[in-house]
Amino acid sequence: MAESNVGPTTPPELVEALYARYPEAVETFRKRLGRPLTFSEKVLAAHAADPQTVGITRAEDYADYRPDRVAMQDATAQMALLQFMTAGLPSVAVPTTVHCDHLIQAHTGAAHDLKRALDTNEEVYDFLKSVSAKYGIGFWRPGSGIIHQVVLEQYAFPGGMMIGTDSHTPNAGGLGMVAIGVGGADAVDVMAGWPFNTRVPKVIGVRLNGKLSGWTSAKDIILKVAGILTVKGGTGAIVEYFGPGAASISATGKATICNMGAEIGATCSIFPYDERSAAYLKSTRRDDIADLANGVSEHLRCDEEVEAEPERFFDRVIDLDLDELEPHLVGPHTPDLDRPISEMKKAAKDEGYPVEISYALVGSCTNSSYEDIGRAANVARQAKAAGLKVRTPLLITPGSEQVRATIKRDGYLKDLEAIGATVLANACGPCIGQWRRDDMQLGMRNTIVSSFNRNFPRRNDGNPATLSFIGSPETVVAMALTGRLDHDFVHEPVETDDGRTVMLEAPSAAELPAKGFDPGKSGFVPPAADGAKVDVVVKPDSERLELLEPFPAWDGKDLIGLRVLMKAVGKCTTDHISPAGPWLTYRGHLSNISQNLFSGVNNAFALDSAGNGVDVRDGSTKPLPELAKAYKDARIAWVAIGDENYGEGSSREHAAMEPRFMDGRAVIARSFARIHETNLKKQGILALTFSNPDDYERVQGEDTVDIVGLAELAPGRPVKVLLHHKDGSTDEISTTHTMSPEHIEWFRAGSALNVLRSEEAGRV
Ligand code: MIC
Ligand code: SF4
Repeated sequence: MAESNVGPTTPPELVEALYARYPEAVETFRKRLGRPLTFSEKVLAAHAADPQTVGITRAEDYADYRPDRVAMQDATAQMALLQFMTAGLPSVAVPTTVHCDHLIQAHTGAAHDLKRALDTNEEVYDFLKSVSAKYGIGFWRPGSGIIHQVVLEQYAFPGGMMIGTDSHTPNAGGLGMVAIGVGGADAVDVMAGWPFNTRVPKVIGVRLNGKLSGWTSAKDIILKVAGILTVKGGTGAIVEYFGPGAASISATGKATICNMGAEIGATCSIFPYDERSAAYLKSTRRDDIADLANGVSEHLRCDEEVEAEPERFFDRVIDLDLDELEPHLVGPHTPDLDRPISEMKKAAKDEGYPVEISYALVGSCTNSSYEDIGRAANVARQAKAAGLKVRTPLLITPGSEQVRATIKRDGYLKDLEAIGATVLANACGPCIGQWRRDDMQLGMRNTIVSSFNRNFPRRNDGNPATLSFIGSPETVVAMALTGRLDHDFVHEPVETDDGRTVMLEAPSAAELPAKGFDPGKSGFVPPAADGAKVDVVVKPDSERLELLEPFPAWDGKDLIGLRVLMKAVGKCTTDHISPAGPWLTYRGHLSNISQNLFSGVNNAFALDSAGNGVDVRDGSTKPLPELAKAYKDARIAWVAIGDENYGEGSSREHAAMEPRFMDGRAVIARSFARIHETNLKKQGILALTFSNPDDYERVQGEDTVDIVGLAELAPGRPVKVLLHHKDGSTDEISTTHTMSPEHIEWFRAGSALNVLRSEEAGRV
């Protein structure tokens, strides 16, 4: 079935079949819950493995869903597919695509950078292409665009459900999809024909009043929401937008907002279907899907009662008045430190931020649509007319080949190049540290602004001293013109080189191309007609790809005498645990990539320099990856300690596989980010949360740690941990976990994959 289903777009038949399920499934949920439904609950109902029996209690039950699609990008697909291959199945059970976007390094510009990427990554691209061909997966070549823009343009549809091995998969919520970012092991389940199991999310409502205008754009809505909810405020929840203001936002603007819901830890975000969604579907040549959606539009939004009295039906309601919203900037180092542009002057002074901006970057999966580039180009055109050029180098990344071809045809690229911008390949580029930056030495403090979504330290250029701020594309271009962080371009004029002053006007641009999209050069490769004939080659001496060995099953004994490898202080994102940038090279080779484990972590026991730890055997300080390896070689099992929201950020399961590979047995944290917690559990690591968050303070560098009572591991039952301190005293502390019976099975078997493999073997 897979072959026929995987084309360059979602077939209308798939959508039609799903919509036929809506009326009954929605009614079943209404009856079972005894109340009206939010939009997200309707989507979950229509995708429940069995609407009659599936778990429905928010934040409590686990539930099985059947997503319509799976999408993977090249940096996570390698590990996901290496795992899938071990299941021994002939093809994927659900329409699946692979998108090549993360491995292209930005250096001099699109043409040269793409060519270089094709050379340097040939082995990995060949692997992904042949695995895709073999298992019935659609393959999008390098240069086709960033996964989330391509999915929005080709595959997303209102009321659908998908999972993707990337944390910004929720981008598709802009077209009314429940689109959830997951680790590769979750994707493997769905590709193997098993349901997607997750805890029933809470639902946070965001009511939008007023309408966007002036310099304010969709980006500013999510920057504001991030400031309100913080990086962990969305954990375990779907963020559902509603209210009259929603209609003032284009479909791609809505996608921007949903995309960055990842930055507040949300399971996903979603907008109701409206005329602007229909317009986007039509403009991207999907009239048939718009027609189908129009036929079921009552199901593609929340019930009227919910809109009228949201407080009764959402777990929390946030009100935003778009008429009053100002353009914002967030950062540095975290996406929830938000301030209006008008306050940046004071903030820069108070905090001592470098005020000269060293680079300005427009693009990434969150802000690279036709409208985004149109608004950026509008500012550029004004600048050109006034004789202004950028004072800060400006890089532009189109989101997809279709966007690139269209903005070229419509003159936007010319507008941007005329003020000095450089156009990069249609890929992630600097957003994921794929940026060969030649102007700045490591350790030099400097300020950059971008329209990206993440700004953790080291993320873009590997330099911990780079301060990264995030704003809308038009904000970034305006700031490239002033060159300064402390210049309020909304209210103050810009000076030209010959001493005149120019007031930039708020940009306006068409949301969709009047002449329709130019699809450019299609990058889609369909799977082989007969997958059995395709060989997948992994060279035994490859440095980039390595076949996986199963992790050992649990031996049934308590974990006694574990060493504390590190105790993370403050933010510990997946970028701290397993950085990207140059390490993307080894995403398909577990032994090699494990050499970056914890290299960005601020460890309480070695705070002088990030990424160090103390070897308890002789008191020496070592890089954490080296220390983990030394413990593994000496058969010393260990535990890692985390602070709040441990594992924030990306979906990369390497951040869970690496500690497992290095003999880490448990992570005990004050709290976890959703995707990472699941990834740890999937790989057979105990993810435990301090029942009393202050117990974090009790863990000392030279402790030995016992995790006991594991034979009685059960949902909801706390796990006892003993901390034996060097002075001979012992602290007994309690930890909790979120393991369902199924998750406990994963721990026992050694990993979720081991369970899947033995079940598949049993089926044969
Ligand atoms: C990211 O933005 O951090 C990434 C790179 O897209 C990751 C996935 C990865 O690490 O490959 C994500 O967001 O999940
Ligand atoms: Fe790529 Fe950046 Fe988007 Fe991640 S956030 S998918 S790295 S563009």
